[in-house]
Amino acid sequence: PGRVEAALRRKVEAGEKLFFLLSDPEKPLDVEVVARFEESGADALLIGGSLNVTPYDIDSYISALREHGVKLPTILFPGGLNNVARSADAILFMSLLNSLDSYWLIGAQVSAALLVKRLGLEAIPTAYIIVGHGGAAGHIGRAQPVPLENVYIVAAYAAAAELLGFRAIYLEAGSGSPHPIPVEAVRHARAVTEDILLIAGGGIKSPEYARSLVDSGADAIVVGTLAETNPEKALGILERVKKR
Ligand code: 1GP
Repeated sequence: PGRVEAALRRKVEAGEKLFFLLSDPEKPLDVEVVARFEESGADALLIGGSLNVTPYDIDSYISALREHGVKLPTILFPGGLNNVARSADAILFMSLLNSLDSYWLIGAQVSAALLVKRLGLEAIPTAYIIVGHGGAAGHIGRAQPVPLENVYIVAAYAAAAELLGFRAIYLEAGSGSPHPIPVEAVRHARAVTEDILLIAGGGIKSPEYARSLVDSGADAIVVGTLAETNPEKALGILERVKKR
């Protein structure tokens, strides 16, 4: 693991639960909002979006954050090749395991790999698994989402991810999903994996729900939409995730 991943893993090994703030470069979070999350103990800023994004948008956003004194690690959460930006600290180098389209399984990764290496971006090999609604990520990624009524299937994907050597799993309900990522999905993934960094996101809106996700074995939760619409409430989630 590289520097960013190693630092996250050290916290997890020390028993800490992680909070990742998500900013979509199409409608980025205000720099002041990001600074508040950093002060309150957020662990990383994920940056990514499917549509209407260029690497230049991401680079200039990161430079605005740095000028403002934000030191939070920035991790690309790419919605496509247009999200590969040089100034980020790391990238979730993802394969969408339940896509029906080989492009999202391996095509985009082949297109991006040499660039990721040339830019010196730290790659965190991540299995991306879409559950339920799936939102824009599910639509663009041509996913066959794991059905909410058969969420145990997540265990099979998670085990496959581990056996294939992924070091992180991202369980995704879709940004702004009406149904948050199910607690049961996290439980099933955790039951079959040990050292994998388990990330859960999509539709998380309440502190207690976020707490139940980390109590069920998620190492990190991701909050995007709520940080845009109601940063105070999103800060409450961060606080609850950090309080043992
Ligand atoms: C989306 O999992 C993330 O990719 C976060 O979802 O925007 O619903 O918080 P929300």
